[in-house]
Amino acid sequence: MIKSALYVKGLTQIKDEPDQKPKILLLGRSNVGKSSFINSLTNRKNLARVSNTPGKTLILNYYLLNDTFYLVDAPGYGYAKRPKFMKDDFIVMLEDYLLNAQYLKFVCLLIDFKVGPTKDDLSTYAFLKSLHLDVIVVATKKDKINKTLQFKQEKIIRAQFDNLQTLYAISNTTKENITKVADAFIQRIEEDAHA
Ligand SMILES: Nc1nc2c(ncn2[C@@H]2O[C@H](COP(=O)(O)OP(=O)(O)OP(=O)(O)O)[C@@H](O)[C@H]2O)c(=O)[nH]1
Ligand SMILES: [Mg+2]
Repeated sequence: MIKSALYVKGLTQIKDEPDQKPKILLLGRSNVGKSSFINSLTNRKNLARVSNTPGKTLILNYYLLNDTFYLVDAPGYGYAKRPKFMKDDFIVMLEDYLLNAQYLKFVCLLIDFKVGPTKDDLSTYAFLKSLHLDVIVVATKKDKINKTLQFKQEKIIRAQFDNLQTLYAISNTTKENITKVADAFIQRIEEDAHA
């Protein structure tokens, strides 16, 4: 259970990272529901800003949960209206983060349940695996698909991630499976703490 949540800070460079607690990086294309997911997980309405003008800032936002680990909200990728130079900056920042971040426990890759993984999503996933990073995939907006089709859609998506065990379909609107993901996060953090 997530008992406490605190926005700590926003950074443009990882050298200013907060202390030595484990970190979970949230990645996903712009508008996929990263900020909404943080609000759902922490059961807060406005802890993370849900945007109507997506993908503007190149900032890593740090949220401290249960006083034990950080959720790191990265800017969304694949935002077409972002100027080219900002796209390059984002990729440089992301690579720097993935290669150098201390205490990065795993990456949570968010995809859209209705749309399924995009080309960018799949290449990001392949890139993360090539770095031997653990990945949890969270498919958002499950509520947007008719209940009778949800099972089939989840199966299709799972197959695109090599039948990954750690894949969860959630809704920030109905809160379906939010507790399940929170428990999976906490379990992974605790496993490592005792390793
Ligand atoms: N129906 C539905 N809408 C959702 C869900 N999650 C997020 N949304 C909506 O999707 C839009 C984008 O959500 P955000 O949480 O701002 O997405 P984001 O990934 O943080 O976007 P950036 O910060 O721009 O990268 C908002 O209008 C949300 O209300 C969901 O599970 N179901
Ligand atoms: Mg956001």
